[in-house]
Amino acid sequence: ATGPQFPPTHHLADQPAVAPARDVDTFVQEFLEELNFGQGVPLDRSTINHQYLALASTVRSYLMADWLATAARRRAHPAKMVGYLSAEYLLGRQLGNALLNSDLEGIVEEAMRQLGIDLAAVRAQEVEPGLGNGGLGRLAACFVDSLATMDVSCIGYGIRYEYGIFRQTFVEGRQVEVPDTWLALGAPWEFRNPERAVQVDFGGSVESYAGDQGRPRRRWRPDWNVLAVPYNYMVPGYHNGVANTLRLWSAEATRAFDLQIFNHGDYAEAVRAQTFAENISKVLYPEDSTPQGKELRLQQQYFFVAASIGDYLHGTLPEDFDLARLPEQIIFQLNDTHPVIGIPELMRLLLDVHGMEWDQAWAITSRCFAYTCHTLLPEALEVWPVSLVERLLPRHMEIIFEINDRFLAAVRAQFPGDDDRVRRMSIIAEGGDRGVRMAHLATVAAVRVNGVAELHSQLLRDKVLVDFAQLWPEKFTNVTNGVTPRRFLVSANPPLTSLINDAIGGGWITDLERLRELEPYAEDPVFRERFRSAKRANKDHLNSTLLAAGTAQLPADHMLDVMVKRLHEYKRQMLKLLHIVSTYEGVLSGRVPAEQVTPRTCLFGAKAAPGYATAKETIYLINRVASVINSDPKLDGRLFVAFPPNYNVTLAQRLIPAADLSEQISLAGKEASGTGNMKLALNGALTIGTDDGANVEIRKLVGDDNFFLFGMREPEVAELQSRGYHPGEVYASNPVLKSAIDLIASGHFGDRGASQALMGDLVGNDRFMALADFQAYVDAQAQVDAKFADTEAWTRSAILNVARSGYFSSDRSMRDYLDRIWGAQVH
Ligand code: 8GP
Repeated sequence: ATGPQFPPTHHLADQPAVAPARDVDTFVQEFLEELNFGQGVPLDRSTINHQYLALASTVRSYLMADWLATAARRRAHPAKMVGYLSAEYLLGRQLGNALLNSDLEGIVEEAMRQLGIDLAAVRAQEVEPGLGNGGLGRLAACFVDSLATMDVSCIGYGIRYEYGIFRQTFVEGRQVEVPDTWLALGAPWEFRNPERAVQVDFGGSVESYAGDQGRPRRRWRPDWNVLAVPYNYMVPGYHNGVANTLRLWSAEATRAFDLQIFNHGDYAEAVRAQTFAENISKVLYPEDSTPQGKELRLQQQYFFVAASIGDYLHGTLPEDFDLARLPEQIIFQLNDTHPVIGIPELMRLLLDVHGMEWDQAWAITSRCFAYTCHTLLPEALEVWPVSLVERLLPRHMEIIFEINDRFLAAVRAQFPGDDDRVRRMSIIAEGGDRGVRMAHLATVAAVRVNGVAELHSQLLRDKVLVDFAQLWPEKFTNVTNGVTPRRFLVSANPPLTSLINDAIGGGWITDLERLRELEPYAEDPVFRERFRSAKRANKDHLNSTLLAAGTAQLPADHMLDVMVKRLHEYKRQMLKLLHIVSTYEGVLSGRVPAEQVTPRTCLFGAKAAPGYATAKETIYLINRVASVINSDPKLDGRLFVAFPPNYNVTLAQRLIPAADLSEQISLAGKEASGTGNMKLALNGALTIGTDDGANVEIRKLVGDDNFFLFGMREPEVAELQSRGYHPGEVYASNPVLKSAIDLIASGHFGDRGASQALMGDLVGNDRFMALADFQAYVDAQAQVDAKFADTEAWTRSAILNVARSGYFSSDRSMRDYLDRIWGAQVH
């Protein structure tokens, strides 16, 4: 039997952790000690990086005291815990967040001032841990922040990728990916805990043997393994002395593995084996929304999930714990299907390691997991080839088959003779290449299945998982996503934060619905002017950031129109580009006088998956359009297109507070939720958006007058799809649209071949119906222009967006998970 072994803990007298005193002198002392004895440099010889590492370590020691105290308190008063299983955590920079949440900002500012250290430069030195692709990973980071702030017992489990999401550069307008070496200059926020390493097995075969009283049993004989070494990160709550744990696993070669080969004298082979093992946590798959079914990816998934469940069962629970009570102690939340292999893993541990019978093991397992789905694109639902799972995890494959057999028997009993339904619902997709449908496995085993916005959850129930919703209606629920107001308002937007604090006090930071109290201020002209001046300050700040990064300067007094998110056809960056080009074409052709164009800067931020050709071509086109438009004097400086490279959390924190207009223009029924839409509304941008994802709820809350809705709704999309969609006809019948597309295809923006290919695909296929929504979008943009011309009306709407976005706090999302899914206690 495999199972990790942990060294014994010695029971010594409990000593409360002592934090360094919270005053400037002590902080200066502690910092210098870190600099001198941690970094080994005197102040006058220290580089910014030394200063950053010393400052981070000093702040960390304050957090560490909270972390120890939190752990001790939780041991003394055990409560049900949340194990958040996520392959991605897009954390963003840690220093600013740690200072804010631990309330050390004032002390640190003064301490650094006394030492003559430029705190802004030190902050800028931090390379953010980009251990995620986009919305799904950032959501996980917001959720752990909220759970710590709400003092909910939670451990976040994930992977410590050595290389996170690639750094995006542009070379002649094309995306070029550069490896993200975020660990290169030191990793001051983590601490490695090798004693708690867990062995993770792979491969081999399964054998039968006679168990107790001769009962036939099965056991796994794996043929290779790696060591999962945990790195802990502290997750501080906001001003509450709580620090939860984020435990990220790194893969190393096991000693047994090494030794065996070394003893054969094959040193080169031993090194190769080590590299092979380390490959597992080497790099984040840069895919978003459409997974690539690669073997290494399944290895990553099993690696972190097996380590996490092993760590919890055999390292965290008391040794004599009665596993029948496991569901009272933990709920594992599956962040999409990536950790779903944890279901057969828990079954395996209960059956093969702890000797339980199937029914008991299943009764436990089927109460320990809940599943969140983050997509609606059928191609984004993971299906692993049976042959691959069999080779990599033979015992798990057996268990999956058995889960499926028992499940399908229940379906047949409920729907006799309905073979079609059985085939649709099966965990195993039959046919030439048999596959394991991970979403089905998750749904069968989970206590709850949730979507991430009302519309998304409804479409899950009505379409993607409709058979399951008929069988188990009570399993399905919604939890609308949220974002942490600490990072995305307080940290990112100090001018607006102090304006709000002056008006209504600071209670909103942990009770975001209180932003409602701002509503009357929308009618106050003095407040409106102060609100605009906060926006201006944020734009200046953004400009200085872009300047420092060597990106074009944004013109003053423009509307800042922002579209930031991963590059994907369904999100329709192309639709926005068509609007830009049609405005430009209108001026070129004399259809629209330049002075009638609202001064606008259209800003894109987007990474394309390295293997996603259309997305990369779209980036290339946006950059070419930008360079032509920005230098064409005919536009009289009224239209500007900016595309700063490498959109990430750090840049988001700069960009979002400066935005006037938020572009949320996905094809209805495709964006599960969106969270950038929430961040932008919360920072006072007005949304132009389709009836999709959380846009629906944003519009309901902020009101139709403060939101620019356009485009087909989901049922209309479905109807058009089934009727047959012909983009060529839309193109031919709309002269403005046609001129824009023709201008691109003519090579006006360079690279005629690439332009024609992209436009040909658009007019011929247009998988996400950008052309169908084009006219509605242009009309809505005209309403945007009209409103923007009325400064007071615009500001009033912007303030109301802030005041009415309190619902989109991730604190509220967490309360909903607690109420609807986890049943965990808040104490
Ligand atoms: C994203 C959704 O696209 C986005 O609408 C949502 O706000 C976010 O998740 C958080 O819920 N989904 C993904 O990133 C995703 O599906 N990733 C791939 C695994 C499928």
